[in-house]
Amino acid sequence: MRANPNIVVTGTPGVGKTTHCETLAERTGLRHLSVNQVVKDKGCHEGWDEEYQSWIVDEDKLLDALEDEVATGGFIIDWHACDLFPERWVDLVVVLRVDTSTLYDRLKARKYPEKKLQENLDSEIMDVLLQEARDSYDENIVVELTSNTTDEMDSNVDRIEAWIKQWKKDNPS
Ligand code: DAT
Repeated sequence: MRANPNIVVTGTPGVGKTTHCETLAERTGLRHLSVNQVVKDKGCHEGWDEEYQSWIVDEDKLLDALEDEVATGGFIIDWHACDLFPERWVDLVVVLRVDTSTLYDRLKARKYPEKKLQENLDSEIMDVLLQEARDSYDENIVVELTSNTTDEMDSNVDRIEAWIKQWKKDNPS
């Protein structure tokens, strides 16, 4: 039994995962767990992919590195995939979505290589992360939220904060 829930915030790179997670962590006291950072800091990878400018993740090592801590609850897990986290770890999955032109501008500003930019746009257009979330978890815990504007972000954060409060009421420790 966990005293605090675990929430996965997922979506294509650039949708606003980090921004949402940091704000939520400040507001709720839950911890922002940047999986990218864990991959880097704990060496959960098989090297660097020059073409994609990203780490080649070793999922077994990553799960081992996360297991002890995450199982205790209270994490907002920030990662552009979600199907590797066991269902027993996860109480809510938030899939952030953006319009294609907005995502294009955000990824262009990050100077993504053209191929990586195009693949991420395609992934967003084809609902890849939403589908992955729906295939991996009970549909009742998967929520799709749009993240085009700061107003939308504020309302998303309010909504997730309210959900956490309700979860704590429903799961008294
Ligand atoms: P991610 O962690 O999903 O890659 P991010 O949080 O780093 O995304 O955000 C990418 C950029 O977009 C960053 O400059 C902040 C901006 N951004 C994110 N969500 C936004 C929103 N809802 N409204 C306006 N700008 C947003």
